[in-house]
Formats: sequence, structure tokens, C-alpha cells
Amino acid sequence: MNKQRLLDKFRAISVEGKPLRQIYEEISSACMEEIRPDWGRRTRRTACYFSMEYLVGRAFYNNLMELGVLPEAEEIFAKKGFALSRFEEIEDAALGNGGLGRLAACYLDSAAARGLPLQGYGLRYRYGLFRQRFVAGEQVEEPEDWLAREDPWSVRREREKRRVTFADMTVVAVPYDMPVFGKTVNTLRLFQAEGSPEAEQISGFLYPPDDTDEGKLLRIRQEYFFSAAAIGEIVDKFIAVHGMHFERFPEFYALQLNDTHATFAVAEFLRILNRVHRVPLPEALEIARKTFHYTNHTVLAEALECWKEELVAQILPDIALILKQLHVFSLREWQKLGCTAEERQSMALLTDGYFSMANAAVYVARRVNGVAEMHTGILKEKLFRTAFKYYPNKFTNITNGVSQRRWLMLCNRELSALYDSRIGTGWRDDLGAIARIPADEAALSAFRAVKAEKKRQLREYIRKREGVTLLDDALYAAQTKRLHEYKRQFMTALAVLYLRFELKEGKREDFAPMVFLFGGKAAAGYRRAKEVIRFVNAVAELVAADEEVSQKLQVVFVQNYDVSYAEKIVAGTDVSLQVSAAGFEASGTGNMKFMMNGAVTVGTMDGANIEIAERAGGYNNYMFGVTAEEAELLRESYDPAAFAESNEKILRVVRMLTDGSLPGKPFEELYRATFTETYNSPDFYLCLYDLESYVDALLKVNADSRDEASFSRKQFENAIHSSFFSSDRAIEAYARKIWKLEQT
Ligand code: 26V
Repeated sequence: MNKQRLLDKFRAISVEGKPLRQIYEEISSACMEEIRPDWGRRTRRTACYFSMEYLVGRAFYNNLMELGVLPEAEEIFAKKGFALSRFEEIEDAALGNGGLGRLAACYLDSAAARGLPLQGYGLRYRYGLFRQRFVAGEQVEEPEDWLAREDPWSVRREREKRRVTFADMTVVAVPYDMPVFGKTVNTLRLFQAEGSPEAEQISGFLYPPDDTDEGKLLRIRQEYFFSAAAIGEIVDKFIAVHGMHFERFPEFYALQLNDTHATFAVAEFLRILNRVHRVPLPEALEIARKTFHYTNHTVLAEALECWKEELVAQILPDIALILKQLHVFSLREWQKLGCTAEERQSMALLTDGYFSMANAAVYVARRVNGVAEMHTGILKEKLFRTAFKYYPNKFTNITNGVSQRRWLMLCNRELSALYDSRIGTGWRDDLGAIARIPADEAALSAFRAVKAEKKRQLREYIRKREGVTLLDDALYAAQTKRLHEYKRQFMTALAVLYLRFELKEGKREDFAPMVFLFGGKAAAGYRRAKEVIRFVNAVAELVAADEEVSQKLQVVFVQNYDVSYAEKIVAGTDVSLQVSAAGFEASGTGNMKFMMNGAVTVGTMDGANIEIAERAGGYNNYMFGVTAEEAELLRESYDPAAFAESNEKILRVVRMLTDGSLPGKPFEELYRATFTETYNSPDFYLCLYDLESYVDALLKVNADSRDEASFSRKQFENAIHSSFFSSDRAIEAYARKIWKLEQT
């Protein structure tokens, strides 16, 4: 890459009379021309990341930063009277749902930054994650038509398209390559399905509803489509260089399954080796078992994929047969290992006519990893307990991480400048260095100024986007993440109502004004999660209309929370709310982003929260609630109705669900979840049980915030001890422990 030549090209771009998008495209295309010649050649051992989701967010600023031209470009265009920040209006690809997809994006970013050869494979959805709006407090979904505009950061590779065959149709997989800039330029290759209107459906939508067989078939098609396209290509490339010496395949490739969504890749690999190249199945399997690795991202039973054999066989007969053969192999192996019938059952690839994709992935994978210490513990002791007993060496932990380039350098230039001024710029490639910044008075006062400025920017942004002005001079607490019962946004809203009663009673004279910010989408078909959104919005309305408390308490649920919104929120928040029911959040990564930007955590002993509190010091965070073990015991006898009856303060809060004191219809659905649910036990996630300890933690953080000096020290210490949560650390652990990659 020739930096001067690129800057000259920028200088030559005129902005006069051109629409915003055209300028955006011209700048982006100039960057792409520069990198084109030497991009994407691989000769070394390579890791391939198979993921259904990549939540990359806005590429523009990140790419210019990685190319080392962002400040110069800003200057060049400022001289032309054009602020590059105007591109913030341009939307970007949201080809992912949440944590898992954003993690994939951070990992690609870190691998490129560290010079590690990691190629991403996925699907190029026509429509990304829906756009969210609130109408009368309720979520309304609109299609995310991200391809309505040009996509200058992708290159269509017409000559590398290939066929993917189903029993009832053949689909053309056309690769689109997106460069991932860093010390090396890696590639994210997304396949688009073409050939017929039915074929195009396959890359039509991110996560189509799969509550019907038809929906399930589409999801299976999506999974197989991109897995098969990627495997076909990787094997072809291997053969072109190494011939048919498949036994050497694991020397050159490590294939990482990001959750079970790409487990069909294993079957496709076996199909090609065995059915096409006549490698005996046991040998092919042995090769696969040195090649594939699997990351688990959830312990929730309803999120662990099981596919009906019949459905798979209907559109992928060979693949269904191979999975069945694997099943037979595994049973034989377990017999030899001396497993009991019960143990074999718990690890089975096929039970009651369903393929367990997680069990298949565990059986084949050389390494299986969880995404935080606690989560890996649960995998070993519970979810994959038997597999751990017989294959202990498979299991390893790699705690998640986030990219400090996007989540600090891009979204918080002010904090980055503070670090530069204290220790120079070396920390940008070695985040560990920030731990050596002394938290002296000068640093703390500079930090307070940064935080105040980021809060001001956030206030301004929310005012523009939502038409709501956040309280000035208040403590900002944020819970931004996908809506799910286990994440307990419901409990936060109950806590707000609880605090409201306290304030109205005049009990909390010393309460610092506090803003509760919510952001996040509910799956379109997830009724209860949508009801929680309506509830939070109702609480927001009630509090805003209440003159007694509206200067002390504010609730705002922002619309269409996405990567770009997150960038603003993590930088402008004081208190990070991470309150999942213990035992359910595999890791969380938002928690790390807030920490990196100097927020304290109010959280439960769950996922990576535990490691955050460990590294930042327990006294700098506010942990509360029952532990996973306690919760499990408790559930055996817990009766939420009796519990509420015995506590007047809780009772008066839950009464509000149905007594008409909140705007809108009564919240019957949430009432049922709390008191009469039968799918799980009532209040399964212990929102009532943990409520008072949550309120106590909130009151404590509120009181602490009154002492500016000591509170900003807590925040700053969180920030400077966040380097462990860099995805650079995580990706290097993958490279070293799992993929055995060398760095350039
Ligand atoms: C998916 C679904 C879909 C059906 C309804 C219930 C349900 C519940 C959870 C999920 C999550 C799927 C996988 C996922 O996104 N896991 C997230 O991965 C992050 C990156 O490792 C991690 O930080 C989050 O804790 C974990 O929830």
C-alpha cells in the first residue's frame, strides 16, 4: 500500500455538488484500488472462521484508520469544506444478531492487526438484521435494505463462483470479498446465492423464522450452502497445491466453527474426501478430527441446534447419511472406551430422529472452547460433562475479547488521546501498556473531562435521534444488548419502579440523578421480549410524567440499537448494567466495551463479569445477586408469589404490572412469566428474588458517585485494567492454543 499515492487520490476527489454517497464511494474505492494487487494471497498455514453472522458495523472509519490515513483524510476533506463525519448517516451491514456476530467481526479485526492469517466465511444476506422503531412503545420491525446503496468495500469474484447441490435444486454460490485491514490484509468472504428465485431465498434473510418445517428447511439450506461453498473452495485450493495428500490437510488448515451453525461443513468435508476422492471414511474422519474446532456460545437448551433427520435427508440425503455414519462410528468408539448406555445417550449425535449438532461438533472437534472461564466450566461439568470425562484434552477456555481499535480508538478518541499524552502511542498495539498509567490526580481530572465530554456527545446524539434530552449532571447507567428473559431487562425496569417509590416517599434525599438507558432488539417472534420493550417504555413514560421524580430519574429506550449506536453509548456511560441470571450469559462482550471506556459494572456473578471484577478489583465494581449454584438450589423450592407476598416493597412494584397504573394495556404476559408460567417454573430467571440486592447495588453506586474523585478513580481503574479483554489477546490465544498459527 502506497500511502502518499492514496492521499493524492483523496486530494483529487472533488466534493462539489456531489451527493454524499458518491463521495463515500469514491473515497472507499480509492482505498480498494490501493490494496487490490497484494490482497489475499495465502501460502502459509491458514485458519478459517466459519460463521453465519458478522456484525461488522461501519467499515469506513475503521478501514481508513487501519490504512493509517484517517487523520490526513479528515484534514484533506475538511479543506474542501467537507466533514468526513457526515458519513455517519450512511448505514452499514448488520449481518449478525448480537454478541456472536460482533465477536466474529472483532476477531477478524484483531487477526489482521496481529498479522495472523485468518479468513472469514459466511453468508451475504440481502437483508440484514431488521431496523427497529417504536410505535406507542412497541417494537416495529422494518427490513434492513443495506444493498439499496453501493457496497464499495466488497468485490464480487465472478470467476470463483461454484455450485452447491441440494436434492431439489442447484444453487450458485458467488463470493463477495471484503478486505480486513491490519498488519496483513485478510479477507471476509461472503457467499451470495443465485440461480433462481428459490435459490436467492437462501441468502435472503438473516435468521428467517424457523418455527415451521419450511423455515427450518431454509435455515438448514443456509447453513449447508455457505459451509459447502467454503469447504469446496478450501479443498480445491489444497488439491491445487498439495495434490491428493489429504493426510497433510491439517498441516495447512485449521477450521473454526463459530457455534454449531456450520457443523454441516464437517459432513461436507467427509463427503468430498470419501465420496468424491475415495478416501476411506475412517481416514477422512481422522483428518477432520485434526482440522475442525468448535466454539460454543450458549448453554440455553432452546438455542442448541437439533435438526430432524428426516428434514436433512429430504434436501441433503448424502449429508444425512454421513451424519448417520458418524453416529455409528461414535457409538463404536464409545463402546470401546467403556461408556455406559446412559453416557452414550448423552453424547449421541442422533437421538429420537434428531441430529444434535452440538454433540456432532464436540465429537469431531479437536478443540472445543467456551467463551469465559465460568462458561467453559459449565461446558465441562454440565453440558458436555460426559465428553469431558472421555476427552478431557479437547476442552479449553478462551475468554472473549473486543477490539480496542473500534471500541476505544474509534469510539473514544478523547480517552485515546489521554493515553497518548501519558505514555505515548505504543499502547495502541499493546493494550497492556495502559495498566502502567498512574492514576494520579492529573490523570483523573483529565479522565473526568473526557467522560464529561463523551456524555455530552451522547446526550446530543440521543437528542437528535430520539428527540429526548437526557438529564444533565446525572449518572448514566446503560443496559444495551439483545432482549432476552435471561438478560433481565425486566428486572432493571422493576428496579426503576422500586427506586421511584423510594424517591416519592422522600426517603432518598441524597440520591444523585440517574438515567437508565436501554437499547436492543427483540427477535420478531419472541412475544415476551417484545412485551419487555413495551414495559420499559411504559416505565419511561410514567417516570417522565411524574414531576416529583423526573428530575432524579429518567428512562430512555433508544431505537434501532446497532454497532454505531453502541460506539456512542459505551463511551458516554458511567455504569454498565450486566445483570443476567447467573449461569446463563456465556460471556458477554458489551460488558468489556463499557469497561474499556471507563464504566463501573453493576453485575451478577456470570460470564465474563467475574473476570472483569477480578481484573479491575472487586472494590471498583458492584456485584450482586445469587450465584449460579445458589440459583439452582433455590429453584427447587422457590415460590415467587409467596416471596412477593412477604415483601411489601416488591409487592407494590409487581402490582403495577396489571393494576392500570402504567400507560398502555396491562402486562399480562410478564405477570404470567413471573407467577404462573409452566414452560419453565415461574420467575425462572429470579427477577423478583434478585431485585432487592440489585436495588442495593444501584443505591451503592449512586451514593459512591457523589464523591467525584473516588468514583472517577474506580472508573479509570476499570479502563486501565481492561487490556485482558482485548480481542488481540483472545485471537492470539486461538492462534497459539488451537490453530497453531505463526505471525508475520
Ligand atoms: C440464541 C437464541 C435463539 C433462540 C431463542 C433463545 C436464544 C438464546 C440465545 C441465543 C444465543 C446464540 C449464540 C450467541 O449469540 N451467544 C452469545 O455469544 C457471545 C459471544 O461469545 C457471548 O458473549 C454471549 O454471552 C452469548 O449469549
